[in-house]
This record gives sequence, structure tokens and C-alpha cells, in this order.
Amino acid sequence: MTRKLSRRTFAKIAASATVATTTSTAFGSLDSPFETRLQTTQSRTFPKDFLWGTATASYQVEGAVNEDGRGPSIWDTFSHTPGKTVDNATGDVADDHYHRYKEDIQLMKNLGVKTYRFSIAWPRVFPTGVGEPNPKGLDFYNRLVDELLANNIQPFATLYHWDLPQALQDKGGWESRETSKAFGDYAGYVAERLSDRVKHFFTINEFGAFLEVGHLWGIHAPGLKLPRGRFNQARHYAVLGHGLAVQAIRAKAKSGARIGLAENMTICVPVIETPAHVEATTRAARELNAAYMTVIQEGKYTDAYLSNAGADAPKFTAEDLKVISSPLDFVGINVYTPTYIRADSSPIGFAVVPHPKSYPHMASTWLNIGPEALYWGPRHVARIWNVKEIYITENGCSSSDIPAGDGIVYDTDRVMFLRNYLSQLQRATADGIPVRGYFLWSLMDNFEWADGYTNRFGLHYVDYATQKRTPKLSAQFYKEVIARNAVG
Ligand code: GBH
Repeated sequence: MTRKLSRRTFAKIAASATVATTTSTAFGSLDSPFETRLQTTQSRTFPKDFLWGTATASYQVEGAVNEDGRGPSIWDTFSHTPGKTVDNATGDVADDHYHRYKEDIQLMKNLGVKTYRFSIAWPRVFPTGVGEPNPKGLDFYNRLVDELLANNIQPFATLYHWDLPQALQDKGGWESRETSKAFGDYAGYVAERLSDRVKHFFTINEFGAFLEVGHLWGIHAPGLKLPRGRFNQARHYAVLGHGLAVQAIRAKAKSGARIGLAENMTICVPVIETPAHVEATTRAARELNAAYMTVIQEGKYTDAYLSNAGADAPKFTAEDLKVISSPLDFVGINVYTPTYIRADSSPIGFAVVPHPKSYPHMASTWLNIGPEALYWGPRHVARIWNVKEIYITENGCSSSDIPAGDGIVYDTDRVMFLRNYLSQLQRATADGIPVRGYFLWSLMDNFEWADGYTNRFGLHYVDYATQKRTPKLSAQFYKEVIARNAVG
């Protein structure tokens, strides 16, 4: 009965549809009533050639920490210090991706992704950060890149996803200008050798996550709680390192290499979309990102940043600011949570609205849900700094993820999260915001830093006892999105 009714309804819809084609995907022919309904969602499609991808980072997936001459990083030291990570978890084995990368590339291929963002472990390439390179370290990335290309997946490489060589930390780490220089040299060395095949490089992943979280709150490596002045100076040397890396890659890479960064900007979302609140978010986006994205884009710390810091402001030269703002080819932003902004009559013109206690979040308590962040983030980057090429370098979420009797994780909450965020990303592309690609975090469950293995972000469930990977429901969802180039 219901079936008949829906078939009749279908006939009506089909008759009025402008396009009624039959499309084939990995999930079979799309000519059933249900699938035809999807044909009416043409307005939900992404631009042609949109680059769908997934992302990981070296220390979170590779393991093999003592192999082929890799030196120790600050995350080895930190995670091996009792009490720093949940269950004292370390990345010693992680997903054993160092040995299983071929299998993992087949997971990507099955999803249909066109690109993969991975990071290079600096201490594999330069075990002590500087000096003699370790060719066996770079060899791993050569093998990885070749295997990706053989499978038609474009490699996007991040040069720093927080695994600083411990030897550099022993000499002051990001509190030292020498680290900025060493980072530039390492970036140039890698770009010279990979850029025949890798065409997109990200310098640094998320300044705030290793600076605020690692140098002020002590929650990430190197676990410091610096006083403000020293902290601001470390922030300055980190953005300087980014600029030196941009220049070194530009100098050493084969032509055609493109350079950007992957920054976890504070994403300012208007409390409601009125002109006054929207205008306030523009101001907020510049000020709340003053120490990183704003100085990189504008070559200047904002007046408010410097005057608020007072005697704790970083020491810098005009030359430093020029280096920091070296032109980029694109901007990557990692988008997770919204910061709500309202217009305000104070001189700064905006106020941050804290989340009410009942505000919903995912398994990670910091991961407050706000799909609009995926609209406002890229919109601000495009409108405030006139950026012409934007990538969402990370977006995704943690879920409690327990396999059901059939072995599959039915992560309906992650599917809900992704569907809603991607709808807002589609809105951005439809509004002409130049977002060229999206990297879902993450390909598979992995070492979630201080949370150890307790928070799972993967599209694939990893059984850490056996290293078996199993696609979750969200992997099927993402595969559909990619196949249709649309969010339904
Ligand atoms: C990204 O960070 C990272 O790039 C990636 O490596 C990570 O796996 C992924 O997201 C998921 O977390 O402990 O309360 O101090 C996202 C930004 C910054 C969010 C650090 C968590 C620590 C919160 N992260 N933050 S707290």
C-alpha cells in the first residue's frame, strides 16, 4: 500500500523533473523512486573538479618511531612522560601506517577521494632537526607519494604537524629564532626532493594547538606553561618559521609547486545573520586571529594585539614582518567549532558570546557543533584577505564508535555532523567563495594527542589490537557525497 502510494508520488515528481537521468555509482543504479528524488537536489552540488580528500598526521598514524634512523620528537618525550596522555598512550605503534600505507591507500581509493593530506615527520628527515639529513627518512615519503600517485590520489604535504625534533627543543624549541631558521632549511630540503611529484605544500598545521595548548596550558608537547612575554615571543618565532619556509620552498621547489598553511583559525560566526552582527564578525576575525593568520596575511600585528600585550608584546623587526607575510598561493583552514560573535558598542565593536552550558558537542567536549563555521570560515578568508584559493584542510568529529554485532560502527552522529557541515560548505561554494577542496579528518582512528586513543575521529574504525580497519557508516556516507559531488 505505502509502496504503491510512493510509486504514484514518484511518477508525479518524475514527470515534473527537468532532468531525469539514470546515474550509476558504486551503490548501483539510481533509477529507483528514492534515487530519483535525489535528482531534484541539483542545487546541493559542489563545483566541478572539487577536490574531495581525507587527512592524517605523521605522529598520529605512523608508529615505527625507532625505525630507519628517525630521531625522537617532542611528542615521543611528552607521551612517554607519565600522566601526560590518557592511559599514558603513546604513538609508538599508532596505526602502524609506516608499514601499512599501501593498505591505507586502498581505503582511500575505495572512498573515491581524489587527494590525501599527510604530514612529514621532521625528525625522520633530520633526526636532530639540523645537520646531516637521513635519506631513509625521506624514502618513506617517496614511497608514500609514489603509491598515492599510482592510485590517482594527489598528495598534499604538511611540513609541521607538531613533531618537533627533541634536539631542537633542548636548544629552546620555538622560543628560539634558530628553530625558525631550521624549519625553513628543512622545508626547502623536502620541497626540493618531493616537488617533482607533490604540488601542494602546507608549512605549519594549527599554530594555536602547539603554542597555546603546548606552551601556555601545558596540555600538548612540550608541556610548558610559559609566562606571557616568552609565550608571545614563541608565537612570533613560529609565524617567522612559517614565512622562512614559504621562502625556502619557493626557492627550492620545482616550478608549479604551490604553498599555503593549515590554520585552525578562530571561526567567527554571527549570533544571527543581521548586517550589524555580520559586520562585527569581520572585525572579530581579524582581532581573534591577530597572532597568526592576520599577521601572515597583513604583515602587521594589529594595534589592539600589541597594546593588549603591552610589555609582553613580541620583539620583532620590520624584516621579520615581511618574511612572515610572504605571499601564499592558497590558504587552508581547519574547521571544527564556531565562536559566536555579536555586535557591541565597545571600541573594539564586537563581543564573544560564550556557549551556554547546554550547548551540544561531540565526544570531545571541546568539539561544539556549529555547521555554520564551515560557511563563515572560508567566507572571512576570502572577503577579509581576498584569498582566491581556499582548502578546508580538516573537518570531522569524534564519536563514541562501538562496533555493532555485524562489526560495523553505525556512527549516525558523525553522519549528522558531516551532512550539516557539508551543507554549509556547499552554501559557501554556491555563494562564490573559492573553496577548492575539503579534507575530512580523519581517514582512520588514530592517536588523538593528549586524549590518547580514547577519542576516535576516523571514517574507518581501527581495532588497535589487530590493526584491522573497518569502514564506518560515515565512510559510506562520504563515499556517496564524493560519487555525487553533492550533499543530500
Ligand atoms: C586538530 O586539532 C588537529 O590538527 C588534529 O591533529 C587532531 O587530531 C584533530 O584536530 C582532532 O582533534 O584539551 O581542551 O586543551 C583541532 C584543534 C586544538 C582541538 C587543541 C583540541 C585541545 C583542547 N584542537 N584542542 S583541550
